[in-house]
Amino acid sequence: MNIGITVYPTYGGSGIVGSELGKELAARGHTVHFISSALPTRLTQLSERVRFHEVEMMSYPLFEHQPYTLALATKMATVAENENLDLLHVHYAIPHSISAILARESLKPNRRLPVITTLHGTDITLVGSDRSYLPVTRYGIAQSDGVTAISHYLKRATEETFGFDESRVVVIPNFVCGTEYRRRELPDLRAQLAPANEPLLAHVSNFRPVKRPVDCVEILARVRKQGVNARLVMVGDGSERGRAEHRARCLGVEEYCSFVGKQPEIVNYLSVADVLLLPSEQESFGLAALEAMACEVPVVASRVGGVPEVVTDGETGRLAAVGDVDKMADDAARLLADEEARRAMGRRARESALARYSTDLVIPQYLKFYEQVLAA
Ligand code: GMT
Repeated sequence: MNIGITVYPTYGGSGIVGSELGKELAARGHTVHFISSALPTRLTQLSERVRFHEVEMMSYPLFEHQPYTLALATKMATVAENENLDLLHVHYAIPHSISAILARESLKPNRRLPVITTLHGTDITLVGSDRSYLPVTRYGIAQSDGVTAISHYLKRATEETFGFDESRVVVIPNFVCGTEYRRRELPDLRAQLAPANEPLLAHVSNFRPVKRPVDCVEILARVRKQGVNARLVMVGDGSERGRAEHRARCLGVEEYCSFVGKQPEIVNYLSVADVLLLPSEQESFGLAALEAMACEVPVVASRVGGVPEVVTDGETGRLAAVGDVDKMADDAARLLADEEARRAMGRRARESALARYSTDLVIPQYLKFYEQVLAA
């Protein structure tokens, strides 16, 4: 197949999932055309089967804001014609599904271009449900030829928010490659982050308010108060990083926190971590949790959105109410103090991740869905 994929190139889990999906499809013999404003961060290597088409934006003094949605639609239609695309698969409803529908309509009646939209989370729960975008998000979902959501929670939230019946959205979950995401031996990195081999907590996110990274620092301070000599590595960057660093100073734990910023090799940081902290306010899936589980890292997370589908409380991690940093600290301290139990939970986490979300299980679900949409 010739597949067009659109993602947000720099920010968020949807861009990662769309990029990894494209690479997996290419590895299975399909040709994938990424259409976006910049090269997606996870797309480090282009090839005959993985190509990139940059959306060009004309600037004009009349435009206070560049009409990206229209420029994207134009590029989608051009690529569909030039590269003979079989379908367009867009990740994140706003505005990608709208651009794709415009492209599809502009090509009629000469070319058929089915549009598949994958919903990721905030495109429904925060942005799409806001009244400034709600009607157009509903339209994008209703007019797509196929719609998938990355968790059962998100499917339900979409149906409730927009009043769709349950046939509209199909669940195809996020996935992880067990060969790439496996625990590696990295003694130098471990020694850098925990010089006296102290237990190591980790947090991986884009540091937006919804991720509550400040809670991680609160948890570290409480864990240390319980007598566990833990450290914390904070991987990623975003608007809340400054607040988290400030809070670490206020709580007197800054020397035990390493803020390492954005990192290309997340798997390295997960490999040296003992527990992942994911105290998010909202999380429709929790890709960071899945990647940690594949690296045998138990997860301490908030019981929110799709997280309970990924992390089984007591089996592969521990869940608590949003903002309950006392319970999260107790859970983390207990896991850090009992190495045997923690390692057993880590092994179960990897088993559970790969038994339900490995690429070998999930990529065929996307291919089957493409075939169904094309056959309709
Ligand atoms: O929260 C983010 O990192 C951004 C956001 C996005 O759509 O780019 O992430 C959502 O998609 C991820 C990949 O499918 C999910 O793992 C995240 O749970 C989801 N984030 C939220 O729902 C807040």
